Amino acid sequence: MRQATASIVKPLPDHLFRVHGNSAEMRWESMAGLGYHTPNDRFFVRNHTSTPLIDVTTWQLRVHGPGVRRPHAFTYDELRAMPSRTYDVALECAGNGRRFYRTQQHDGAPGTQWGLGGIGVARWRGVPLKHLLKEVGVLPEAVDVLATGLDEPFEEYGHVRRPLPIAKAMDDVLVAYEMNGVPLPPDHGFPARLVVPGWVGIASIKWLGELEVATEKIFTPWNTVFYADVTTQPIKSAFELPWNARVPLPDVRILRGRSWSGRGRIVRVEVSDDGGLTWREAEHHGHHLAKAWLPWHIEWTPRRTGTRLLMARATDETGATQPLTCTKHPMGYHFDAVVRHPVHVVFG
Ligand SMILES: Nc1nc2c(c(=O)[nH]1)N[C@H]1C(S)=C(S)[C@@H](COP(=O)(O)O)O[C@H]1N2
Ligand SMILES: [Mo]
Repeated sequence: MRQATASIVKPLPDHLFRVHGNSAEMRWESMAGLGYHTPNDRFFVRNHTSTPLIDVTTWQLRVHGPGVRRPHAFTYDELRAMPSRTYDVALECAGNGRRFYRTQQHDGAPGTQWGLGGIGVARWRGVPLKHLLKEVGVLPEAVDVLATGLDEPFEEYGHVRRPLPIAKAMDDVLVAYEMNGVPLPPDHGFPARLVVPGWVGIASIKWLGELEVATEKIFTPWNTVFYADVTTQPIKSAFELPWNARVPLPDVRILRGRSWSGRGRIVRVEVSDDGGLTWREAEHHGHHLAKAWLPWHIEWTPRRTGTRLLMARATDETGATQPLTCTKHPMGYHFDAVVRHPVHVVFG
């Protein structure tokens, strides 16, 4: 079955996505057995309005403002001719996990009720933003870089736009034009988007039209009203299992999942099947990248039928561990508590 939204161009089959208004959440079971990256066909989409279809032959990326010496409008061909870099980086919506404030902590927050599927890891290729800024002669007085999207204005707030502090802009930000080896799909920002490693998804502006380099702090609704006090993403873990999965006895199961943190590498993942009384350490496999995620697995032998709550808890290199409950954020961001994932053990 196909789910419909007028906002998103790519197909949203039911087994890959759960649709929330203009956005679509990846189902975690669709990552089961897959490699490190999230394929483009199941990568989550978060749109404020709807995906624009942009003509790349007339498209330009204007880089200007008082913080640059030589403003320039880059064409697609110019951008693609510049030296490129490739990053494996996670993109995650700040609201990812918001639903669990309500379902686990009985203190819900308004906004899209994401489960854990507002995250994906892709291989992004593009031009480091610092190279682009050097090309236009960025000045030492530069303070903020305001990225503006070409999608339709959002309500009365205008085009989606958010300033990036110059220090981050000159660090590891990419102006990406490729996602997992192909040109950016329309829903993910074609022809070019920012990719801001470790930061909330809203920093990674899609359908880039403009970069304004300012010599004073910039304020837009996207750093004052929405996503005001959020920068880096906290730590989370997910099982590659359907919600309410049916598990037949007496199988020995390999439970698989992934953990991630915008603040550093994951150093430990533990799993509990008894409500957090006892924990066993999961084994890591695959890549182990700081700005993406860590895949893990653990053997599990359910011994009797019934409903079980599986829990995974990760620790990152800053020493942060997922708590059992977390402090409520008024906008529902920053959910980092352990998620209790129900499975039903049945006779095989
Ligand atoms: N121009 C523009 N950029 C945007 C958005 C948008 O609606 N318009 N949504 C932001 C948000 S809130 C997130 S979480 C990410 C989602 O990226 P994706 O749809 O490629 O997964 O894009 C960000 N960039
Ligand atoms: Mo987001």
